[in-house]
Formats: sequence, C-alpha cells, structure tokens
Amino acid sequence: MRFDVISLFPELFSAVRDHGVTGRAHRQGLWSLRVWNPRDFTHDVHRTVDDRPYGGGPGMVMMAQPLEEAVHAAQADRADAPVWLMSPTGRRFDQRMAQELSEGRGAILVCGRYEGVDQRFIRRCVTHEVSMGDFVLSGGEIPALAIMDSAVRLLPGALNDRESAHQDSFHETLTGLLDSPHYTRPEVYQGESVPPELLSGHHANIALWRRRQSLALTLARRPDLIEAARAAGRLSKADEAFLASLKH
Ligand code: 9D3
Repeated sequence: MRFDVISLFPELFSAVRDHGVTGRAHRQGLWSLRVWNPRDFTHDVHRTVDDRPYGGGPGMVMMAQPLEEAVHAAQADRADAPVWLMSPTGRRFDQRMAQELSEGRGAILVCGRYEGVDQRFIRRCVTHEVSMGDFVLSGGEIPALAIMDSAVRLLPGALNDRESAHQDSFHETLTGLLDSPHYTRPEVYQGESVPPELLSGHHANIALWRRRQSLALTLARRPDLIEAARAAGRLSKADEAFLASLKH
C-alpha cells in the first residue's frame, strides 16, 4: 500500500512513518509514504501558496496551481489512485471507510490549511472529501495521519498476534458495543480493587460481567449503538433483559 500526502508541513508525517504499529509496518515494507510540499511547485520568488478570497472575507485560500502540480507529481506512476481532500465539509470518516481503504492500493491525501482551497482544484483533481467530525482543526494534516493510521493497522501482518487477537470486523465497526473496562496489576491500586468477577477465574462469569459492562456503558454513552445492535439482531434475550433492568 502506498500513500502520497500533499502538505505544507511534511515533517509532521514522521509521526505515522516512524512510530508504533504503523512505523513497524513501514519498516516491514507493508506500506510506503511520499510527502509532497505544494511550496515546491510554486513558480514565483516568494513561493506563494495562498491568496485572498475573491468576494472578500477573512483568511486566505490555498491556490489551485501548486496543489494541482503536487497531485500530478504524486500521480506520475499511479494515476489510478483516489485523491482524498481533508475538508471540514467532507463526509465523516468511519471504520468502514478505513476498511475499504486498507483493501485498496492506497490514496493521495491532500491537506488544506488556511480557510480552504480553491474550488477549481477540488473540481479538477479531488475524488473524495473527508472530515474527522464536527470540530475545528487548523488543517488537514492530523486527519490525514488518522486516516493512514486506521488503514495501515488493518493491513495483514501489521499487528502482532496479541494485538490482532481482538481485531474483527464486528468489534471494529460501529455495529459493535463499546468495550468493557480493563484492569492490570496490581490487584489493589491506591486502595481500589479490581472487580472480583475478573479475579474469579470463572470464564463464563467473566464473560457475563464484561457483556453487562459493555451493554451498560453503551446504553449510557452511545444509545444509538444499542439501537443499531438491536436492529442488526445482535442483542440476545438475556441482553434485552439486562438492559431493561437498568431502566428501573
Ligand atoms: C473556523 C473556520 N471555519 C469557518 C467557517 C472554516 C474552516 C476552514 C478550515 C474550518 C477548519 C479549517 C481547517 N480544517 C481542516 O482542514 C479539516 C478538518 C477540520 O477542521 N475538522 C474536522 N475534519 C477536518 S478535515 C480537514
């Protein structure tokens, strides 16, 4: 898999190339990364990449030409790659999109800065626009890092056996429930004990405790996921009885 990133801040991408699960996968040759700076595709002495918006208003707009030339450079030997623009007005990125991305050959990720990018670049070059959600960032770099992280960790061989034991499409798409709480040593920390169910060694009781913790947490924090699980036929009679017991 290969990612090409278009960004005014190329140094940020060492985060995903050099560290953690994605760094290890990169060293294993499971994916590669090339970063292109639009400033290197300017033709004026000031290396201008932005200008004032037509029609007025606050902030600056990224010019089409340096972005388009950077995309063309990235496309030189992979013209078929989808071009994703990181945009606050894009479709919200989710686990299904991560999964589909990980099954392909990669993408060209374009990171905007300032107030936005010239619409003619979007029309001419961009195939998808994606957002991380309803909060304001200063640019598309952190979304691009998140997208690469989410896709690379799904590549076969990216996770070791222990890391991948828990990974499956049910747990990792939003048809699942929220995870139950985790505990590790020591058994008593600052006077607070691990829940006795987890110390019992009784596997059926442990599974029941975790299931109930998941159901209660999901009902409290993400009732939409309870509804989705119910609609998908993923709640048993026992689950429904437990959920009903929480309401009084
Ligand atoms: C506060 C400025 N906004 C005025 C209505 C527009 C705006 C322009 C540019 C807001 C953010 C940005 C920079 N953000 C991104 O490039 C971005 C982003 C985000 O801010 N939130 C969630 N996902 C993304 S993807 C790219």
